[in-house]
Amino acid sequence: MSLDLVIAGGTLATAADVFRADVGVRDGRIVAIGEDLGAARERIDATGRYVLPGGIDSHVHLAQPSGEGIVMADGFESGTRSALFGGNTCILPFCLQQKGHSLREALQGYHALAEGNCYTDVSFHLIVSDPTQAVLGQELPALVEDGYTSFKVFMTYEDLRLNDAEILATMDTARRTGALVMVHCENEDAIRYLIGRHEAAGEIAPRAHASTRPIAVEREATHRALSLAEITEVPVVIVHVSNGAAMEEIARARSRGIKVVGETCPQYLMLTASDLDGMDWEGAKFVCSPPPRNAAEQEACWRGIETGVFDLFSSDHCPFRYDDPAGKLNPKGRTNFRHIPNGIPGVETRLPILFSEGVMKGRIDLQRFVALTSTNHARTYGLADKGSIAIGKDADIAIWDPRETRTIRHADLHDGADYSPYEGLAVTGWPTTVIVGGRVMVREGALTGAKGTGRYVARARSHLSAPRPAATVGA
Ligand code: DUC
Ligand code: ZN
Ligand code: ZN
Repeated sequence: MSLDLVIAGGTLATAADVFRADVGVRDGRIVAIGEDLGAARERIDATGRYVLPGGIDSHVHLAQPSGEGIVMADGFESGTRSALFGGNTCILPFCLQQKGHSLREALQGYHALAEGNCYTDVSFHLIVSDPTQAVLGQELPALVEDGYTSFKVFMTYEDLRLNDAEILATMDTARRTGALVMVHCENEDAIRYLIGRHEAAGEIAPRAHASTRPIAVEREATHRALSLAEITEVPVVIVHVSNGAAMEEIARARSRGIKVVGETCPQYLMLTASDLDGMDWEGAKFVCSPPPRNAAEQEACWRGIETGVFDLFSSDHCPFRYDDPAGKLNPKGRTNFRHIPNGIPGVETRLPILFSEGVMKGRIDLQRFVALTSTNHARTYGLADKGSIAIGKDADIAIWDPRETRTIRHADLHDGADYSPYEGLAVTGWPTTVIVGGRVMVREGALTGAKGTGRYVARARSHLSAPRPAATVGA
């Protein structure tokens, strides 16, 4: 039987190998890898290009309720379109449980927003903000069975944070069900204390966001999260790690035998706290949590990328418009950093930044790039059909031109924000053709695919998790 698509003449990379071969696609899957694959309905010449597994961005926020009067800049349409143009074929946004409400209810609304609007495949993590007995005892276990196999808990943000008892109980549910817990590690009480001191001293500009969330706040919470994971015997993902001290906690936990996945993001490699100084209130554009640090911590994070402390490189895309009363410059945000919504856009620039700064500058090889941006996300989060170029996998492929040079300009990006934190950054290498499930969605930089092509994907359990018997309390 003939093929639907052949990608010919390119250099393929997986997390393990780089080699020359053609790729044959039929019915949305990779069915052949080799030479002279024969007839196909469509042929793409990838001579001089890299043929890579499509990016999987496992840390994205879309259409997330963000407080009164604040609106996230991307829903599923613009968010997945932006992801697609940045070489991604699947993203994992978060479905937020609001206090007093059920997770099912939140999921219904979230699915309704996604349905028919996606350019890439999507799957959802859950955010547990109200771990009642009913949620932990019935709802979450059923949702894990239904393919929502990971959930995030917060140690910061007044309306989201869980206390240690709640984190332990949530982790215990993960242990019993084989789910994976992701933890946002910052100590809210310490932040509150520092905010009080800053406000008393009249320090209320965006810069104070970084100084009220210093490294010690993240290091302490990271240590605590890892200790709670050790006590409950669950694997854990420490998300958006920004500095060397938190990395040391991860490395120490690993040496104690704890299964921990480390994640970092472009902002911790490319931005520093001095970006929050900005002219006037422009520093608000860089307000995210944890905040960017300094050059030494950037270097530490690069070392973590190179040496394996980090398994995941994600965007933490969390877009708000800057010049907008529903965004960074909301009426309260203009007067005090505490009211600036936390988060920056980056789903489209994640892969080009790591390719340019990492691969092209010789810090990592192509295999490691693929592992950090695709394969490890698929393995960690149970996307069994994704994350590699191999027979039987989904034909989710990004074809990269390693010679294309660009200067990042928000005007050229496809998200719903009104700025990029990386404006003016020169990069080498760009994903010029992007294929989702065998369909060419972007061809030589132009959109060719339709909204609604991207599907929702239910997930298996992480390779790190396995269901275990219930805990025997007091034994
Ligand atoms: N911090 C988060 O915890 N989530 C989204 C963005 C941010 O800055
Ligand atoms: Zn977070
Ligand atoms: Zn986040």
